Order: sequence, then C-alpha cells, then structure tokens
Amino acid sequence: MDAARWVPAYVALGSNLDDPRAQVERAFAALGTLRDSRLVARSALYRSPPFGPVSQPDFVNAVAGMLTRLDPHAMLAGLQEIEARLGRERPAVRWGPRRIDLDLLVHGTSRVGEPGLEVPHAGIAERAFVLVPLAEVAPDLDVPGLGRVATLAARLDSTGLERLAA
Ligand code: A4P
Ligand code: MG
Repeated sequence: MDAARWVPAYVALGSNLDDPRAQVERAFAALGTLRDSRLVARSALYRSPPFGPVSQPDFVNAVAGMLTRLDPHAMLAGLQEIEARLGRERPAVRWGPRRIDLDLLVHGTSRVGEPGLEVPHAGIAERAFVLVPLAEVAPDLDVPGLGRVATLAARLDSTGLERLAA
C-alpha cells in the first residue's frame, strides 16, 4: 500500500471486566496515540447484553473512526499492542469475558481473508452492538461486501442495547 495514503478505518471497542466504561475510555485514549493514525470520531458508549454462547457480564461497546496510513496487518498489530498494554489477557474461552477487545471492523476498501485477519471483521452484519455505534459515526459507509451501515443497522433488533449518558 502507498505509505503516504490516508485511509478511513473503523475499530470496535468492547469490555466486560474491571470497570468496562473506564477500560473503553482508556482504549479511546490509546487509539489517539496509535502511530501513523488519527482518531477522528468516536461513538457514544453502549451497554449491551452478551452476544454468543458464553454466560458473562454485560459489555460496554463503542466504535472509533480513524484515519490511518497503516495497512490492515500493521493496524491489527497496533491494536493488539494496545490490548496488551491495557492488560488484556487472552480470554480463557473463545467469546469469553475480557478487559478490552479491539477489532478492526473496516479498513478502506480492503478485503482480507486470512486465518489471523479477516477484514471486514466477521459478524458485523449480525451485531447491533457494532452496527448501532458504527452508524453514529459513519451511517453512509459502504462495508465492502455487505453494504451501507445505516441499512444494515436498520435490519437488526437492537433490543437491550442501551446508549449510556456521557
Ligand atoms: N482477527 C481476525 N480478524 C480480526 C480483525 N478484523 N480484528 C483475529 C481483530 N482481530 C481479528 O481474537 C481472536 C483472533 O481474531 C485474533 O488473534 C486476531 O488475529 P481475540 O480477540 O483474541 O479472541 P476473541 O475476541 O475471543 O474472538 P473473536 O472471534 O474476536 O470474538 P469476538 O467476535 O470479538 O466476540 N457481546 C457483546 N455484547 N459485546 C461484545 O463486544 N464480544 C464478544 C467477543 C462476544 N460477545 C460480545 C462481545
Ligand atoms: Mg476480538
């Protein structure tokens, strides 16, 4: 990729351990320091019931809008470095509770399908806790292969998703 080119990228933030709101705020602050990148938009925070097969505490979720000169692999490495710095341990079970989870949702028009990196992130279309905050910062974004964010969000049942006061 042309190293000088700035690309819009979107990151999902999620936490359900150790004061989740504070963890998400710390993660936003860390995203603001990611190399070769700028944090340009942030959604509100949302409380959401756990999605998936594991019984666990509610999550706090949010989405960050970034501009980056990193390619998708370098951006994932940067996100994982932030997760480690914020004290994330690998969840004991897949989809299990975690202090912080940063997922690269969309990176420009990139489509990557590798064992360690899938972009757009798998499951975007089924997750209200991703699409509702994403629709706040980028309603007209075209998710490669899926379509317009606001249209995808309108199809989902967002019962239980609670927008938290600032
Ligand atoms: N990986 C591949 N593509 C990506 C990408 N685009 N962004 C790989 C980030 N990571 C990506 O992730 C496992 C591997 O995914 C990484 O090593 C990376 O190479 P992980 O974060 O270590 O493990 P995980 O989070 O347990 O698995 P996964 O599949 O990422 O789970 P999800 O989909 O993140 O689900 N309910 C609510 N309400 N809110 C939540 O935020 N999150 C989960 C976790 C379950 N239920 C939830 C929520
Ligand atoms: Mg993850």
